[in-house]
Amino acid sequence: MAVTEIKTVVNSWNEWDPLKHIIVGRADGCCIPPSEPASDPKIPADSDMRGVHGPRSAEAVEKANAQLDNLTKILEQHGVRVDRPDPIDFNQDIGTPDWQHGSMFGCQPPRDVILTVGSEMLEATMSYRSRWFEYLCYRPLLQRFYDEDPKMRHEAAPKPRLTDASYKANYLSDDITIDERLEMVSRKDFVTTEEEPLFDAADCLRFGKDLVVQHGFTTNLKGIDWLQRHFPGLRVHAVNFPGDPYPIHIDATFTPLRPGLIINNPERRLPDEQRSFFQRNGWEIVNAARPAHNEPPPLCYSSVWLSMNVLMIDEKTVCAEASEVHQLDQLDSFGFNVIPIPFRDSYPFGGGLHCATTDVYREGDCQDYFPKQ
Ligand code: ABU
Repeated sequence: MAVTEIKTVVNSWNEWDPLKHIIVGRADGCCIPPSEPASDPKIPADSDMRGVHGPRSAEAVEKANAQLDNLTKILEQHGVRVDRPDPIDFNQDIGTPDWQHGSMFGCQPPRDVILTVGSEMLEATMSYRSRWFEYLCYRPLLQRFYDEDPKMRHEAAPKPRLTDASYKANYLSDDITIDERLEMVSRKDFVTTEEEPLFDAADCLRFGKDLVVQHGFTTNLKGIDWLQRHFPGLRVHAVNFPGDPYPIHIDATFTPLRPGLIINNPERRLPDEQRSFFQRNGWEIVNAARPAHNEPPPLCYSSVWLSMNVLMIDEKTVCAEASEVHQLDQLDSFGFNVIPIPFRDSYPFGGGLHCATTDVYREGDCQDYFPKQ
């Protein structure tokens, strides 16, 4: 059967069950948005992104799209149906009654926006103004899945107002040292306030009955509490990683590969008291291999740790970035069938192989991987 003929079923409970259907993002029209309260603390003072905004170059878009198309082709060769979002005109003024902003961002990273849990696809609140309307790129797909799968639940978390009350004013000054930043982060003093629930979908990891959610710049405690109330049958666990001076999105920090095995960014170690939950349930947490690169590509929001932003096709098969030789070796040493995929040209558009995808269907059901709570 051709992969395009795979029937629409929305079902995915974890990051490693056999993958049958996925969304892969697109780079078209992607912009670097003007600065805003949530994004400033993410961009280091010496970053090439400081003060830059506007559409990304046609050449960069073309290169990123070539890698996204290649990822699509490889997934299809592995029997996975792939659907793509519909980019909108990101380079336009946007606003609500509460705020105005100079542009949107893009739709390369569906993982940031859509959280699939079982038969539900949930649009995250998002926490950047520039990303408030990004869900529109996925609506044609989600509406189609809703029509085609009678069990699919299409949900949207309450849209946040994102007034200035949602952010700490002057959270970080340019001359703050990295040690001062780390000290604030270790106190869980983040740029977002607790004015309203906020979460990005890429702060969530799915482990069957348990959701593990990073508390950081893009997800606040009210967002985590909202997720727990929204999924009363699941157990939601807040985690944080004090070594990360820019804690946005969990998937370059803590990556489950198969039942019982997680790689953790050695610079962003899960604190001991949070580790014990995994350990008492027989999960091994191993330091991820060092990235092969000292710098991210130009005009990239993400860190070099996209090396560990891998996509599982099943619990024996993993897609990893082709130039990340140390990560490829480590995955090989764990016994995985490793598929190297060139992806660095796509990084600046919103991240790595996990970021650039979001699950629609993985075979398997909701398992309890953590009976000892
Ligand atoms: N979206 C994942 C980015 C995390 C990082 O920059 O390390």
